[in-house]
Amino acid sequence: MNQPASDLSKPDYDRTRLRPRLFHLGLGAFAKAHVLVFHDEMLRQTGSDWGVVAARLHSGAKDLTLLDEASGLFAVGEMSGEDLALRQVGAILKTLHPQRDGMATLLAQIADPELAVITLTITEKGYCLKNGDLDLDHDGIRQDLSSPDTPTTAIGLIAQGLRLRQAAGLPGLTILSCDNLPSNGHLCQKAVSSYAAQLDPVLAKWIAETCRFPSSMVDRITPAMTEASHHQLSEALGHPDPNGILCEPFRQWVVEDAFAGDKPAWDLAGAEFVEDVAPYEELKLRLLNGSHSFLAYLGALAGFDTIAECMNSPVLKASARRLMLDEQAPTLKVPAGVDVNRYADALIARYANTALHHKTTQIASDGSQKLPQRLLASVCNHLQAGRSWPLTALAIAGWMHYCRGHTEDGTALPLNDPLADQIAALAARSEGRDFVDGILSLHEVFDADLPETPGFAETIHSAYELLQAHGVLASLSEIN
Ligand code: CS2
Repeated sequence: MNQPASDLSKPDYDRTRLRPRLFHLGLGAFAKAHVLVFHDEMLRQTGSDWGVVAARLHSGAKDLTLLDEASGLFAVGEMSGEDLALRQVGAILKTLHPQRDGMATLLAQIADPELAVITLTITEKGYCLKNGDLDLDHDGIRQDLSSPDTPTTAIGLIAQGLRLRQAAGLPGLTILSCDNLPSNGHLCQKAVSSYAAQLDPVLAKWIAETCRFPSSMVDRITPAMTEASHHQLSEALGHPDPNGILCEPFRQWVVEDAFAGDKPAWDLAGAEFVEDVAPYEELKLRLLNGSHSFLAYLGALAGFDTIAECMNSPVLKASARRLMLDEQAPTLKVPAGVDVNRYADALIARYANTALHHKTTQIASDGSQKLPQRLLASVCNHLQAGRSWPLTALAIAGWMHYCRGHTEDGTALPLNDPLADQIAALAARSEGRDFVDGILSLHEVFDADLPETPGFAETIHSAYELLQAHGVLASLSEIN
């Protein structure tokens, strides 16, 4: 596993040429391992001037300072079993954080005449959506609308930055979502436009006319860094890199070819520009992210710490594959040229990568934001088609058990979710059928009419009871 530091592949382009052309919001492990690796590879291929200014809005100001101290350079280690390939990414010019630099600096960066593209990895909850549109009751959105010069949300920041561009007579921007939401570009556009319309209809019109919000499908498994993974990276590099990241070798980026102005040549780095991203997004969200959530909840309940450990359980492994092929694939329009059986096999192989310690509890976070597109969308399709969906039901019921905060043997599980308080209150005052009914009444997760749809609630109740009575592994064996 250990390699001499000389095997580190360093940027070979002239970094002094880089200009602030791309603003990335939400710099974290995933963006470093994905967007920035594609961007770095593009710079290696082209030697162009597309520099990146990377920002975060809330936590992580200290991490950004560490990155600035390293001149924006960080290592990405691609791990597969015993193999580790090291790249140093040189695309970042500087970082910004409102607590450190002031919100006005972030806004000025968006209003920089040289800027052309904003990329976003702000997670599902960063879009402040409710039922497919901006949630005007969201605390952050309400606060931002009352003081738009000092936004606290990504949506408020983007809209105010665009307002400054409009006032300065500058061209619009491409705002590219890289989060795991279906039609992520469309949802991002809706959030920004609805916000702008509240602020100033003329701004909303200007955004509609000058900005573009392409959708994109992003894929690379990137576990959160731990002390152990930092140690592993440090051993491989021959020195510590506090900004470094470990991830899998696989990376994919399918981007809707709809840019407002200049477009980085990410295709030279392996990205695909396509007319319609939707089939790729749905395939990835349902097969990969859907089975990830399935394994996260059921695996965590059964005491499995990581996805690779889940793959050591024959029943979990077989069930994850069956979920993909029997309960997710039939709900999809598969993109031309994709063989779903091979896609599913490749996912199982990626999950079994023992070098990745991808925690089930990490993937289990924010379930209320993830379930709709990962599992419930397929359920609606099954209900309409009259198909059964036993594994999806166990995944949803597994999430509900997970929400009670402990594994089958009573070990505590973390509940990180924007609805954590509501869920914890339900768990404290109800159990069994009452608890399930309480969770089903969370309209942020379940569309109002879904629990009333014949066959839905009863199937979830049965799955919940099955898990309660027999536990995860026996329940899965029973329906296999
Ligand atoms: C995971 C994703 O944490 C999660 O919810 O399902 O981050 C997943 O690893 C990526 O989407 C893979 O591309």
